[in-house]
Amino acid sequence: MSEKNSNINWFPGHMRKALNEVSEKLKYVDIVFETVDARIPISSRNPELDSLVSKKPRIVVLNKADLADEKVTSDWLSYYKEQGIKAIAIDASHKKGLDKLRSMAVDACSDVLAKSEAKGRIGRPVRAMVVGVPNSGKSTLINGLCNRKIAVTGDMPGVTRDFKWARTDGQLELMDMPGVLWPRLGTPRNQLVLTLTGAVKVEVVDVVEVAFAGMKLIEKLYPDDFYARYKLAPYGSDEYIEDDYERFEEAARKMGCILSGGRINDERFAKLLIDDFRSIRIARISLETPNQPE
Ligand SMILES: Nc1nc2c(ncn2[C@@H]2O[C@H](COP(=O)(O)OP(=O)(O)O)[C@@H](O)[C@H]2O)c(=O)[nH]1
Ligand SMILES: [Mg+2]
Repeated sequence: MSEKNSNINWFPGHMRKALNEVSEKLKYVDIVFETVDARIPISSRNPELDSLVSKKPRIVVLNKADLADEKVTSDWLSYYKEQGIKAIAIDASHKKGLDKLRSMAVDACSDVLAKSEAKGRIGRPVRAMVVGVPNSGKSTLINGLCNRKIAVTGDMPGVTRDFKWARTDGQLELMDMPGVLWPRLGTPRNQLVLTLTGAVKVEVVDVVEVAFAGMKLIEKLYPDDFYARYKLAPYGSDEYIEDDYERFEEAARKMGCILSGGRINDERFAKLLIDDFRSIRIARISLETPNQPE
């Protein structure tokens, strides 16, 4: 599912369609769950959604919390709280935090439910729509909340279809069709972190370039974990390699990415490094913090 999504080539026509679709479907729901990648809550939040959803309650769902730095995720939760934004950290893959999300949703909709009850509709479920950028875990969240694999339909912008309501246990119903939105594609840094996390396909960019830029970023944010993983001498020591590319090559060598002639296999190491990041073999890494400039 995510593979298909990642191929979306966002151009203004797609963006407009995606927004129109979300805005069209909003009228059917009481609340919106906005999935973002906990490792990159800036780049994986859609810039236009705020104005669109202003009239409905919304919960920012920091998904993939199992891959992110716990400390940074807790900083994000404090930040959202200060901003008056409802937010929760979850791990949709392992169904962690889903009960809390359910009860937060019911709480956030208590006014609407009370009004419904006043009109005689007792026990009506809260209806929610999941919205987010490709690969943020929309389908996984829907399946997790429903406790089964349901056919998540129309998981592409511009594919307007009928939707069904999927029951979760208790008081919540989900639209089986998530709203697909584009990420913040603004700066090279946005694009880099989106590519590292898999929201943008590596195949559409130069894998060595991504890995090299990714290495520098990871080294800057998590130096100790970085040096430990690639058996490099730490910054400040006598053996520290000053030159960025030489460090990249040395790490490749240490990981056995060497061609028969002795030169390094930079492409193989690039893929390994990206895979190491995604599989949390370096550390649980968050690439964006609340107090960094966008
Ligand atoms: N580790 C981890 N992986 C997740 C989580 N949620 C989703 N994924 C993975 O992220 C990828 C994209 O998820 P998917 O639900 O297809 O995203 P969608 O494009 O927004 O529908 C899949 O490989 C999922 O298995 C999570 O909480 N933790
Ligand atoms: Mg999906």
